[in-house]
Amino acid sequence: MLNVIIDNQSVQVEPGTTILQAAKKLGIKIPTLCAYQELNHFPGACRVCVTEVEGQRSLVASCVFPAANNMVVHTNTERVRMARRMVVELLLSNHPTECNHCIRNGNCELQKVAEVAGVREVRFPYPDFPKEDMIDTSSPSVVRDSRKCINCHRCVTVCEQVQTVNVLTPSWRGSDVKVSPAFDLPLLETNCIACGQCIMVCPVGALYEKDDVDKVWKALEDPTKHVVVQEAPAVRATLGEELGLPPGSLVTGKMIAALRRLGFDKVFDTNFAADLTILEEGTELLTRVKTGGKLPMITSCSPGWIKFCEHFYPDLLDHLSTCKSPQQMFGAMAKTYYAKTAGIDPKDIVVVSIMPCTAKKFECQRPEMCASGFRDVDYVLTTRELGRMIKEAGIDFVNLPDESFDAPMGEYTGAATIFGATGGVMEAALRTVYAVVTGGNLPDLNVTPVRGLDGVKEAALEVGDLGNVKVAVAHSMANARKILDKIRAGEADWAFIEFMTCPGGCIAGGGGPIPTTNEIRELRSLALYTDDCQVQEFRQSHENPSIKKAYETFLGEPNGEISHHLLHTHYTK
Ligand code: HC1
Repeated sequence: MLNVIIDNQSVQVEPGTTILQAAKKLGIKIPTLCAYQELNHFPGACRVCVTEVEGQRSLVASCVFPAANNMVVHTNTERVRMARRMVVELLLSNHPTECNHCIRNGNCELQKVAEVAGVREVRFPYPDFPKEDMIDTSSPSVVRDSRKCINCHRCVTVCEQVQTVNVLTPSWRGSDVKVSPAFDLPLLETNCIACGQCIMVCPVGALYEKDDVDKVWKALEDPTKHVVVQEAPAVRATLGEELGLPPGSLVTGKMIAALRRLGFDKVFDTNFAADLTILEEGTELLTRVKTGGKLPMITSCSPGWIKFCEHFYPDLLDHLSTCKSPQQMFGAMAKTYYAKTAGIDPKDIVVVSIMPCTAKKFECQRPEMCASGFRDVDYVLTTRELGRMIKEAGIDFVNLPDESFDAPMGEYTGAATIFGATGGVMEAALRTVYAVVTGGNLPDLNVTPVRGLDGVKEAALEVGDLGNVKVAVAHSMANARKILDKIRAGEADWAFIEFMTCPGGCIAGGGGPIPTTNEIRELRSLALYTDDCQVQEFRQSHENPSIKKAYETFLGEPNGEISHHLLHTHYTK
């Protein structure tokens, strides 16, 4: 162990520990804009974390400078404070002064660091930014404003190492260095999977979701439109953070109340469609197993993963379940089943989704997603956008009463709600597949081997006549690659695989609250598992009374003719 003295306090650390990490152990917070512990990203790029080390002529960047035995460090001398202030001023001098209307106003790390560093003026002239050339709005999901980029390269690391997509890279040299797709292509023309994980790590407003809030306000104010809304499983466990509640708050009832106050005509739930997905997907899996169909079958509800498969593993597309995602099943059902039940012309129905996911904005615009005869889902808002709408409407969210979903597409089971955490789709599917095959319930409905934040999880289960069924779960595309490469090599003996694009699943999707850390991921997941086992009356999708009714009165049977038309699709190379 090394003994380091920082600001007159001693701390013992392992060799290889940086000054930044050692100071953190002492509770000393050295500001930084580029370091990101969970990504193991310490590029020493921003220089905000400078400190003074006795015996060193220059100040050092504490995020990359290794601690040494008996090293004496000062993090708060006049020299350090002046240098830090200068570094922040230089960053600000090359950054648009748009704080009061920037999307990250109030949640911007540069703003916070400027405050902490005591910056009260910027002594350098601001350049004139050619706005039109520097903002890429080509993607339906992610906007890139390179005027605001501070070259921290966190987005590069997440794109390269967590998602293995490699769209965002540093280009040019020296003071011209910037982050961009190769050849400066618009995002839409690249292999971007629209996951939005770059947004989640961006310290400033250089990356953000395509804002569709005004389109939804317009629909809500149009008296000729009947506007219905669905919310993804994860939103009930994350929306509270946008509105002042701590991570892990389950806000289902308040979310419904807020949506009613915003003016939605019906407040339905994506969870209804998640239960429907389990009936369809479970039936498809059993059919594939019994008839020698393509195995392993892979879940198809995470649209970033679908795009990843299309770009990087097109030869494996026939492993995908033909089921549409719950979001898209919901849209198709809203404009057929609900339209028929309520006697409303589907052309007058507007379907809005609230999703923790930026890729859902892309998904709803896919040409395959018009089974109802109309675009099945009209607008997708992220959790952050809904948070902004609620604030704009002056709703006192925290003090709202709990309200309930509308029928006939609002009832759901615990199996549906856990879709929002990695492993949840698999657990939900296993509960129903086991019941269909054996006629009884799983001995323990909690399938714990597929829960948690391990990158790749596996389980094996005796399922009646099917024998030993092996399954696998991965979240983030770097982890999915490990499994996909085994399938390609013919080394896969799993029957069913769940992939979720974002690390931790939808509770940490690219449209959710910032910041998101592993600790926060665990709290949000726990909220969903609590909903499953303590709040919901039913915990298995096939027990949902509203789903039974939908089959009896409209769909017929799982994987039947109507289902195939409305709820299934094929992705092609
Ligand atoms: Fe998801 Fe899904 S779980 S993809 O992560 O299958 O976004 O929450 O809505 O569609 O249900 C997201 C979440 C979500 C779909 C469901």
